[in-house]
Amino acid sequence: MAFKTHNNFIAGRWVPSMTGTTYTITNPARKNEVLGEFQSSTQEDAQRAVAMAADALKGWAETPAPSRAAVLFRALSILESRADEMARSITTEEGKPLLDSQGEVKRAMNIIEYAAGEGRRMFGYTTPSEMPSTMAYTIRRPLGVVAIITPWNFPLAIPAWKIAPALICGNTLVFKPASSTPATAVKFVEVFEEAGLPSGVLNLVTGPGSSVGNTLVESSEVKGISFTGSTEIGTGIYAEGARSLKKVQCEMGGKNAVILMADADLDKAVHGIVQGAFGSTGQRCTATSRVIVEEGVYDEFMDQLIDRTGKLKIGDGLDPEVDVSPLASQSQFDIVTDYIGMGTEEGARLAYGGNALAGGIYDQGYYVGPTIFTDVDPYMRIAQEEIFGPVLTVFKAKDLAEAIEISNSVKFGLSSSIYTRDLTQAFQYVHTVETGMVHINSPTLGGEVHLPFGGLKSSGVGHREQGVEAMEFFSEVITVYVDYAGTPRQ
Ligand code: UN1
Repeated sequence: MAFKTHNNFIAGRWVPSMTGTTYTITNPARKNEVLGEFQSSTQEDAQRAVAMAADALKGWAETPAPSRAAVLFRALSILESRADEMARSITTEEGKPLLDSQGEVKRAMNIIEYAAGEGRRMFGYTTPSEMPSTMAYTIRRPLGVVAIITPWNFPLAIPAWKIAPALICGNTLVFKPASSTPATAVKFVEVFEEAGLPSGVLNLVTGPGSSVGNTLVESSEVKGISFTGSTEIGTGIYAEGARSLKKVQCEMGGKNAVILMADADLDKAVHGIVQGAFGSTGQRCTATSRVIVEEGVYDEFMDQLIDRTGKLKIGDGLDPEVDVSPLASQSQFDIVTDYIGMGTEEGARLAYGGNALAGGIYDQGYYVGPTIFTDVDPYMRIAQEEIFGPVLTVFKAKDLAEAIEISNSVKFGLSSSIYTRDLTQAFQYVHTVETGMVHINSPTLGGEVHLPFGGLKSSGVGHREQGVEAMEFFSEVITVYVDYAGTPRQ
């Protein structure tokens, strides 16, 4: 099958890598289907992109924020007109069901709309000075050149919620998407090109983290880094950022738990847990990977959980009937199947699934069925480490205090949820659970773009993403004092 070669986007032009080296990506549901050829860029490509972003900085920073917003509003309507194409692109390169991809496109649109609206706010504040005839106030300025480094599991939404606020604040960008999902990234950059974003303001460099990512992180011209990915890589980026005094925001792993109390609406809880654990094949940092069940409701919950999980349809994400699609790559497949093997070795009980699927379409993709472990000790590796696949671990707790203790027993702190009808329990939970996002009677997933997104502990460092917090991250606050007394001060 014929496929296209895609270039980098530097200084407003689509250009090949200086090395001329490319790589291909394939559809995780059909390993033999090549989706396109992309630039395998090097240090030099990344350096050139940084230099071009630096050249474009003055013009973009001096463009009034409402005019920057006008570009974002145009991008929003172009993205809307290409929504179906974008959703298909996400599904074919990442594998998630089309409905999830459509949701992802909508989310990208929401954040562009929100960030564009900020172009007419971008507030500083004024406050009384302690001196007479003096005015004191703050203004915002861009950071400068910012590196945007994004993962493969949300090829559109995560770039959007970094790029849109970074642009509205007047920064110029070098965007390095995950090497396995560059196709949607190329389309997203085309949207901004068509919207009339000036040359050099948004540059795209595809290729490996070891060459492109490291160059961006180490460049003295890069003043800010917004990263989403593993805790291991994020920790390295944060350390390098500290060394060179860059502003750094890292959104990293999760091991998100739902607490199910005996008084909860069980039907609603099972629905939310199945969606949280197996939706998007568990490949999101907010996925539910642990359920902590109050003893009295345990047996009934397990029956319903297994019943509902058994009804999930597994297949190619392009099939509208499908609930669970393949894992994104061979390496994810290997990681997830290794963890499943490890769970059994550690002595947990495999209550459901646990298999790589075979036969028919399953032989063509990276399919692992929904998997449930019970009798899990909170200190087992499957209970502690991020698996990033459709694997759920179930624990029993005698009361809320023990449930919260188990919930907090991991190094991560991204998202969490409790199902209960009891306000006292719900609020005790809200104030003691160690996560950046807390849900009551809803899945651990997602978030709205005008609210902050991010985690505690090993899940995140630096400012939260989205919401007004994003404007905080992508701008510097300058404090201004104006002495308007007509005479020298005594
Ligand atoms: C979601 O839960 O819908 O990498 C968003 C991730 C997160 C985004 C999750 N940064 O999965």
